[in-house]
Amino acid sequence: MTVATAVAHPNIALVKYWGKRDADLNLPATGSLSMTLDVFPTRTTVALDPALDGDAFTLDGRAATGIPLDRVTRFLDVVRALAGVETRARVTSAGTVPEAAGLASSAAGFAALAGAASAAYGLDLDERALTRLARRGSGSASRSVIPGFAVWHAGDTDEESFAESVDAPALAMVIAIVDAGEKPVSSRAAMRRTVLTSPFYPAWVTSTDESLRSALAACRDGDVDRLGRIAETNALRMHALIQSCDPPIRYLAPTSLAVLDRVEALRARGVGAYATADAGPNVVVVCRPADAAEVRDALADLAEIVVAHPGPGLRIEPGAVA
Ligand code: 2P0
Repeated sequence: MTVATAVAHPNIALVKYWGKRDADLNLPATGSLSMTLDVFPTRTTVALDPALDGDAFTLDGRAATGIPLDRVTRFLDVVRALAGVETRARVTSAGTVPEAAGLASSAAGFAALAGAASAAYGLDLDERALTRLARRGSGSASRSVIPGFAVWHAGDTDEESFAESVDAPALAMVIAIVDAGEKPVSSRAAMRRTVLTSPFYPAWVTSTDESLRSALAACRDGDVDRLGRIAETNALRMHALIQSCDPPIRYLAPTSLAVLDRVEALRARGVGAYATADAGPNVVVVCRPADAAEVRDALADLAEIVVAHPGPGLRIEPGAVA
């Protein structure tokens, strides 16, 4: 039996991925930019087992069935096709982030699975190939392969759609956990509904392409405030887009809006703080590391707060292949 283990962390996008041009290959409509965090690691072990008729998936100590198991099996089918091996596997994954709460648990999960599965099935992939493989599981997982800041190039083909490292100014992310419960509509379903029903979707695609170009220029210039403004605008545009679906979806909660008000108040007193939020009510405040404690204190009565910094990329544990 061949076994491998890998660890990955979530990432938070400064320029968001929302919408696919190809659902089978998971090619996004636009590129995106993110920071991989140093908190909430997911650790995943893949063990090949010739005695199994189907894959088995244990998530946080519970046997998974239905959609989560199907997604793991479909992902392992991609790995098996690359490896030319048909053996099924036992997948055991333990996360430290609330699942499906809009805190990028699928990014860490599929990045760790890509690392563990590729090693267990004997694939020898470089970093770029690992980002492309992780993308097949969950688009945002491509960025969690990369330490610190990552750009995921949209690309027109499987080969062109990969993530790579990008230099950026020092940032902290102050995470306000407004609600750790499961979100009502998954990102994947909400993205599909957006593409099919929002009249604003074409404008989102063009404006996000432009935001990514500007954000990469702000990274090159080391300009935290310009990068933060672009990130906040892009995030609020994404939520406006999601709210414009039919039927509409709203992820932000009253407390999320209260956090956004506090971030404005921080800026009014000269702190460079900028808000972003994924497909859920939690708000992440981007700031200089030296301001993180002040931002945390300003939000502490509204939500549980976790301060994050740039974290490591995907790590495949050495010596784990038997
Ligand atoms: C992002 N999100 O850029 C955006 C912002 C959520 C809001 O990527 O269908 O779980 O598995 O490719 O990667 C969430 O989408 O979607 C996401 P799939 P994924 O971080």
